[in-house]
Parts: sequence; C-alpha cells; structure tokens
Amino acid sequence: MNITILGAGAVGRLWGCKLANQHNVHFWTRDNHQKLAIHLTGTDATAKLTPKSTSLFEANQPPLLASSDLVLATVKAFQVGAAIQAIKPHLNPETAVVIMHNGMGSQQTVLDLLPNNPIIYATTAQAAFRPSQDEVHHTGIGPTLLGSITPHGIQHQQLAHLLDDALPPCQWEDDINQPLWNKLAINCAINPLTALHLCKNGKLARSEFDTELDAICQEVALVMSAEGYPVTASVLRQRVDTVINATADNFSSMNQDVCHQRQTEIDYISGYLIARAATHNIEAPHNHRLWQAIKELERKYHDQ
Ligand code: KPL
Repeated sequence: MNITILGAGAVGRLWGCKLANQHNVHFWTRDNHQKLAIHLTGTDATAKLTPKSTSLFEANQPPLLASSDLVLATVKAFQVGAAIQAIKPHLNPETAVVIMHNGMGSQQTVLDLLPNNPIIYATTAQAAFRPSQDEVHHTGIGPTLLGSITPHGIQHQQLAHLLDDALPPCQWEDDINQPLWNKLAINCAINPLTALHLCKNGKLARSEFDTELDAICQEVALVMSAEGYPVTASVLRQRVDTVINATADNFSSMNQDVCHQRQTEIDYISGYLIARAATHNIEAPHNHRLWQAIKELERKYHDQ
C-alpha cells in the first residue's frame, strides 16, 4: 500500500517507521524538504527496525501524495485545517484519510474540506517523543482505536488490520466518538493540571488533587451523558487514576507544550468540553477555569 504520513511529530514518525516495514511510506511536512531521516529507538517487543539504523523517507512529493491509498494525519488538532488544505490540491478523492490527534472538535473542518474522501478518526495510546531532531523514541505501547465518520469510510475496516500489523494493538470501532470521548475525559483531567503544576502525570495521584479531579470528572460525566455516552463521575475517576498510575513517570503532551512555550491543544480538550456543555446548558466551572488558566499561560509566552 502507498501511505502518506501528514505531519512529522513523534507520533507520525513512529507510525511511519512501523508502517514502512510492509508499505511504501512518504511524509508530508511543513518544511519543503524532499527527504526525511528518522532514527527510531525504543524497547518495545514489536520493533522490527534494526536498532541504531536510520531510515530515509521520501517527503513532500505531490505525485506520491496523489498515488497514496491512505493518508494518516498526525498533526495537532489545531493544525488539521491548514494541513488538509495543503494536501487537498494533490489528494485523490478516493484516498482514505485517517485523523489521529488528542482532543475533539476537528471533524466538521475535515468534512467541509474533504466532502468526498472516506474520513476515519483514530485515537492512540502509543507514546513517543523526539529526544533530538532525527530521533524518535517509542516510550509506551497502548491500543489504537479507529472508526469512520463518513458512510463510505466503513468500507475501510481492513485498515484496523493494516495498523495492527504495523503497531499493535489496534481495533475498529463502530462508533469512534465513544473512545474519543473516553480519551477526552482523561485528557481533561490530566493535561491541564500537569501543565499548570509543571509536573509528571504521577504527581496527580497525591491526595491534594483529589477534590479537583473529582470535580472535573463530575462535569465531564454530565456532558458525556448528555452527548449520548452515559457514564458516572466515579467510573471516569477510576479511569483517570488508572492512566495516572500507568503513565506516572511521563510528562503529558500539554506539560511538554507549555514547557517548550508551544501552543497547546487546550481548545480541543477542555475547550471542546466547555463548548459541548454550553449546548446542553450544563455548568462546567472547573473545566472552564483550567481552560482559562492555560490560555493565560499561552498568552504570556506568546507576548514575550
Ligand atoms: O494522552 C495523554 C497526553 O499526554 O496527552 C495522556 C493520556 C495524559 C498521557 O500522558
């Protein structure tokens, strides 16, 4: 299969290296470089690349994009619109497009820009970071779930097998919004708090965060239930605690964004939750306060 990875962050590079074991992989990035070198490291059992080998990929070549059977977009939520606009002139309307990012709220933008392509959304618990320019380090294995948001996307269920062969475990979901909401709930709790307290995920297990985590989960549970995904605050709190413990030694993506003074995904995490709460007339003061605090931080470092 011919695959284009849209975005060359840690997650895009990880998937690119893994898919390249069986497929032709090409990258589309914001710079215009025609080649992309990636050195993949990591200790997971599925690593098939020889340790210390560097793979050289073709990049930013319109004919390779035009002949792609699949585009896997791994850019951040707030970059999705611009990234899709950049590839649109070269994209075949039959090419399946998989969108994989933290948070929710980009679906309508993608549907408006690509009304004919099969559109699939994905959420992954695979973790990676880039210790240096060329290197990507695979730090955690977790499930990837994907499902269609367009009627013709359903014909692409075999993509779950393709991704599963490259980087398991991976599974097709009939309603992808359910796992997207489940992940959003976890991100609403962990990401802003670890970014504001400049701490690893594990610190949130301390009792001083109990009340705040309960309040966040309470609001998210109300909104999820109103959206047709009924859940209780205590179930969400258990899930959040499980992730806090499983990723205790990690810095969340929002913590890393704030530390590097980058734009965060807050508008697509707490911001999305608040927007959905408003449509159901649900109060979400705790999530709103966290959203405001992160926006204030972003404003400060952008004004510097
Ligand atoms: O998805 C994550 C993130 O960092 O964005 C969690 C689950 C919080 C793990 O760090």
